[in-house]
Amino acid sequence: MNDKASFCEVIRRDDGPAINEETFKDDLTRHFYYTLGRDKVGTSRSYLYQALVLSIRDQLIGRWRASRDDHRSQSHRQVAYMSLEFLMGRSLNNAMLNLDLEDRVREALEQYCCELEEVEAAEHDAGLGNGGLGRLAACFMDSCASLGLPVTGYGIRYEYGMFNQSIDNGHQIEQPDNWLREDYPWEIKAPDDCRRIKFFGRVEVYEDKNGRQHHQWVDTRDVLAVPYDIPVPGFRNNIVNTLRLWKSEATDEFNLSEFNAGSYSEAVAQKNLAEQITMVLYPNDSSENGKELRLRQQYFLSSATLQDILVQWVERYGEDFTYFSELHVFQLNDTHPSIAVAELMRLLMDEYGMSWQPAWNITTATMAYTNHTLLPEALEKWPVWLFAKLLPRLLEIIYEINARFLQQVAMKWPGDVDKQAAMSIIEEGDVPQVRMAHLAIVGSFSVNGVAELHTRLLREGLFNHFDQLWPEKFNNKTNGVTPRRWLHHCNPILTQLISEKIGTEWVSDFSKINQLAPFHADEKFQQQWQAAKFKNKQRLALLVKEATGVEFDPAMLFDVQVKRIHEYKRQLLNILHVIHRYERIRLGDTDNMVPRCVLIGGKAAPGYFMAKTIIKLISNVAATINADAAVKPYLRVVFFPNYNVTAMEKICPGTDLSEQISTAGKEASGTGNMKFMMNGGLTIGTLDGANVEMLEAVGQENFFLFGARIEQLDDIFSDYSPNQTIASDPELKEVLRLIESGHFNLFEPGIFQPIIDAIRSPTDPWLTAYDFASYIEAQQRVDQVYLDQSQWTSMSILNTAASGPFSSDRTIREYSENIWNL
Ligand code: F68
Repeated sequence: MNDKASFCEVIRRDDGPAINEETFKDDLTRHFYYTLGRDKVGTSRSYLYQALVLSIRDQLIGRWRASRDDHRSQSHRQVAYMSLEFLMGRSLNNAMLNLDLEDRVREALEQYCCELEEVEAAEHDAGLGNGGLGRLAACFMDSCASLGLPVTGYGIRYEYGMFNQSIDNGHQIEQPDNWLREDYPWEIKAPDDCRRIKFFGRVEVYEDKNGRQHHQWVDTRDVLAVPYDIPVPGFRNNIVNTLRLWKSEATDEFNLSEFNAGSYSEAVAQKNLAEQITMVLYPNDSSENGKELRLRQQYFLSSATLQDILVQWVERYGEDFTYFSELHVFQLNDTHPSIAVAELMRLLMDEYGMSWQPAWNITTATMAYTNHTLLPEALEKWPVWLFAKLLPRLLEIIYEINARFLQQVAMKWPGDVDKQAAMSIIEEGDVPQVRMAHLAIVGSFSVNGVAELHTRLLREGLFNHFDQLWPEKFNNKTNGVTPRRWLHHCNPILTQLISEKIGTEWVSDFSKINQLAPFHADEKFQQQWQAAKFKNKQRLALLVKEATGVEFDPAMLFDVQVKRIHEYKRQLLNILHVIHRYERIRLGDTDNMVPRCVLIGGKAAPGYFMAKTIIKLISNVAATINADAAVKPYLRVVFFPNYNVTAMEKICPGTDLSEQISTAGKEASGTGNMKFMMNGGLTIGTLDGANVEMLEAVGQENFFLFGARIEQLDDIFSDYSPNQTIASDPELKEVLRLIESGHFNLFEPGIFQPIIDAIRSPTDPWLTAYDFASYIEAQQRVDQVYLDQSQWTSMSILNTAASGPFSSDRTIREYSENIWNL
């Protein structure tokens, strides 16, 4: 072998060294000692954590490269999952599970006299998302890798992720999440793949010698997009996919006039502006705040991602895009990256010289859009003037897309100008706006909702005109969650019990979990199931004690609602029930009452006044109740601070009762509901989102259903009078009286008035008063069943057994078969 060949051998050590105990220990020591330059462990586990990740990453590199080469060399379709959010949480345990490394890691850590759990605790959550939408993207990444599908996640590497929440005197306080402070050892910077993103400037038009018009976007202020790659290992299949996150950096072109005037430092300081783009995740989970910087983020992600893929294409096939749409799909996670529709048109036409129609054919054959909400305030719109300033060339393209689209509308419904106005991508008015959902629908070949009910409501309501025009575009993909993280990893005790009973195949084929069902009434199995739940409740009680100082007694029923705080999710209804119970206890009405520990947690968008007031109410009610020794045997309540992915890993296994109580028609799907179900939690819930399918799967007798149904809403709203409802319901009346009396805010008069007013308003969209009685009645049923532990346990087992369809593997198979055509 000549020298050159042997060098290639060395750099292509890419099958990954066999995972051997000795080399793993050596790797760990080498990284600790040399890469990080440490010699003592000390009290912080941070360096050991980093050394461990680097050692595991070494094991991934070869497989990672092989997976990438495989995707590139084969003529298979690839997917870019484009999302402004990836709520990954921690990665260490997941990587160990998927590579089957846990025993080796434990052994290697022995030399440092350190438990694995301590090292795991040193990992910061990658909190690059708000809630369900961002966590769904993370579950999808896990499922795609585990199913061996060529899917790359594309997102933003926010310097600051979702804020940390603390509670001070019952009020939410936001603190910045500086998750990169100690470095993030999973990521690898790829500066070679850096892309240039244009902003501002103006458009010049010129004709070539054949008389064809060309557009040039000039005098732009450019920003660089630098990618950081994170490995996404599949479950024991040697596949490693990629999550590519973009960071913005300044170009090296300085403001020359300042530079020459001697203001070197000022010119360099200007770099800050470019670097702002990826500085922070916007913490709004249900409405756009309309900030210019957010539109910059959206365009930045869209343009960088599309350029990345087009450049790779051109490197391989040259500028012939004939087969592009057969080999690529862009899945848009909500409308947030939907500017990609116009950007792909721009790149194909302005950068690669294509004319409109072939470019449009490619765009509409590669874009697919997932909608995650029916709430009107969450539908993104951007002022036309802002587009004109920031992205002038994109606005031109959007106008042209719209003009051609409106011709189609006019052909389908001649003379119907109202329909044209309703469907237009541009909303006319004092401040004309670009409707991003319309752009996404017009530009995509697939539009999907995230649960059956949600998709039906989209088609019948919000997007009905589009459904009439293009019924074939619409489809449903009910959400799911990854059973590796949300059962195997987070609930080792139950995992062991399940595997003893039905073997281990359920971990990779979660439909097999239904093999548990026949054992639901088996007395011995029930006892083991209860014992597992009890241990998980002890673990959760410990966490609650650490976080709040309040003692949860694992012998009591654990009643949990964790999710973003929003009026439609009705944490308010939950706390009204708590107050009702408190009232009963004070009156001595405790016969057959099941002692409960109630946990409510979640973050409020910083500018959402009502959500913050609801947190304050929950906190104050909790303080009053927990301070009352006579109430303690029956009821304890906490507002759990800083709810995040890692907290959920301990919360869902220890939950008896899962609260999924949104107003019917408002929760698109929900995914927390599925995590509790997998872990044997029973649901109290409305017929909303994926609750509907969960109920069908487990049977109504194993689900505590309550509340108004969608079909009743029109009727209810037509003469809704909450004050009458309250007057005629002594229990609700008493609960409201207690709040109004200032019982929970003795030294803060009036602070809960906005809540009272909202409940009493005839236009209350959340129907809190309307659903109260039905909710209380369902909670009574919960108590009754819980008193019969054998029945409760049987229902719990049946819930886990019926959770098979809510694996994100099932969801991703459906995306793959019906949308991506992989
Ligand atoms: C984030 C940013 C903006 C501007 C709007 C919404 C969001 C967001 O986080 N939305 C979100 O989480 N939606 C949820 O998506 C889940 C996954 O599909 C669904 O299960 C939830 O029902 C839906 O509310």
